[in-house]
Amino acid sequence: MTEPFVTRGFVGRRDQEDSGGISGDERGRRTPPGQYLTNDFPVLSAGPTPRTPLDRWAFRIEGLVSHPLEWSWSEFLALPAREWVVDISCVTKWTHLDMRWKGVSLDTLFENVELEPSAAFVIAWSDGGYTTNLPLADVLNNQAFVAFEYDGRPLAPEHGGPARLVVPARYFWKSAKWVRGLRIQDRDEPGFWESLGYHNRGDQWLEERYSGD
Ligand SMILES: Nc1nc2c(c(=O)[nH]1)N[C@H]1C(S)=C(S)[C@@H](COP(=O)(O)O)O[C@H]1N2
Ligand SMILES: [Mo]
Repeated sequence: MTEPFVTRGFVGRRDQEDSGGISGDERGRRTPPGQYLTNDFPVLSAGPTPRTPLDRWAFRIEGLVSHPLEWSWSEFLALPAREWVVDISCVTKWTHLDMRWKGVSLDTLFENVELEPSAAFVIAWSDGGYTTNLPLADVLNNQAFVAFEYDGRPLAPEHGGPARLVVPARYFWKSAKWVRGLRIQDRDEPGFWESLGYHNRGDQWLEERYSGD
């Protein structure tokens, strides 16, 4: 993981702008196949940006759990949160290294419920009707979090604010914006893009872009 520090003067101005101090070697290693690096943060939404007032916002865990759970916005903000610095890859081929978020691990949320033995899949659902599916095994052990800050600021509405799921090890469509809940199921169920021909799993290192990949 540790890379020799490369000074700005050494890598030159263009690299400096592109890399944020990460060496070319390391950038190469961290770029999944078929992706290019960017420092931009494009907006990609399938519909209009929903704007649920915070006093009507709640986050729910339901389905195959001992009892459904719901947090209000203030309760959610009181949960233990941490900073996450992660690389994000979008199926439209951009990869943005070291994106800095603040949010709550799904592990923390699941600490508050008992999953039934048959629990195997998570359906994340959002304001506006978007859904995406993930095996539980792909989100446990700090592989996913619900973010409410990006780059030190409240998450912008067009990027999923007040809160979005972030699953760095999958293409970005799995990171449901405006997420409002997780439904735990024993069976898998394709979400919005997965039903429209995107890959069911979406591992960017295996280039699982479309359903035939
Ligand atoms: N609710 C919701 N979540 C969503 C989407 C969406 O349309 N609605 N688009 C997905 C797709 S395809 C991508 S690439 C990312 C884009 O997130 P961004 O707009 O913050 O870059 O959000 C994902 N999450
Ligand atoms: Mo996307």
